[in-house]
Amino acid sequence: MTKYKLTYFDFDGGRGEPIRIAFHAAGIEFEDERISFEEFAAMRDNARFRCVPVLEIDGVAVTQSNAMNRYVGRMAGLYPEDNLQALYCDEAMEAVEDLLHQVVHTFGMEGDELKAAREQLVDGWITTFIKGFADLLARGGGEYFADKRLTMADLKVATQIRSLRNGTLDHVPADLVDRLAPSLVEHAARIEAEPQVVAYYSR
Ligand SMILES: N[C@@H](CCC(=O)N[C@@H](CS)C(=O)NCC(=O)O)C(=O)O
Repeated sequence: MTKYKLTYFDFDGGRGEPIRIAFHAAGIEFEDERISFEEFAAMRDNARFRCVPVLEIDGVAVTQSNAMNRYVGRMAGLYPEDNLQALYCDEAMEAVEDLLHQVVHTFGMEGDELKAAREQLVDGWITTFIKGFADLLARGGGEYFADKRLTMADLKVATQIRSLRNGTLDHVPADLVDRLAPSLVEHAARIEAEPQVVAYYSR
């Protein structure tokens, strides 16, 4: 039997979370290696591209969360077979990556510098991406991003929307998404209520 090990931070979010949910939805056992930030600092220099998540398949390491989303998503039936719907799914997932790259620039900042950078992000990139995700959702029919059903794109976007709304990003108003794009709030609630997602969190 193929052995899977996913290494990612020890919280229910970020780039690793959709992959964990998809493994569970696929009924595939995997080693869920959850590391602290200190443990990551210690392993970073030896990690390819100095980043997590890292997925080991029979001991062979793979990086890039969206590649993993497609790989595990296919096994879970959460990745579209239709080429156009797969493109829509990918577009939403890659847009999350672009948003994260903008936000990550502010990590490590403090005080006034952090406040100014985050306020600039709120008025700029974060607003742009929230509106863009609402647009992609509308294109998909309003309920899902692609294929008119749950896909990896829904898991990835909903994970990030939850993180934007939980107040953990200093200087990013927790009600920003609610004000700009109520459809994304409804979408996040819809995804949380999906049987595979409910099953994962009640495991
Ligand atoms: N393109 C990569 C980006 C991975 C990435 O940047 N991961 C973050 C954690 S979510 C990280 O490891 N950052 C390295 C650091 O903070 O030094 C992917 O999608 O997996």
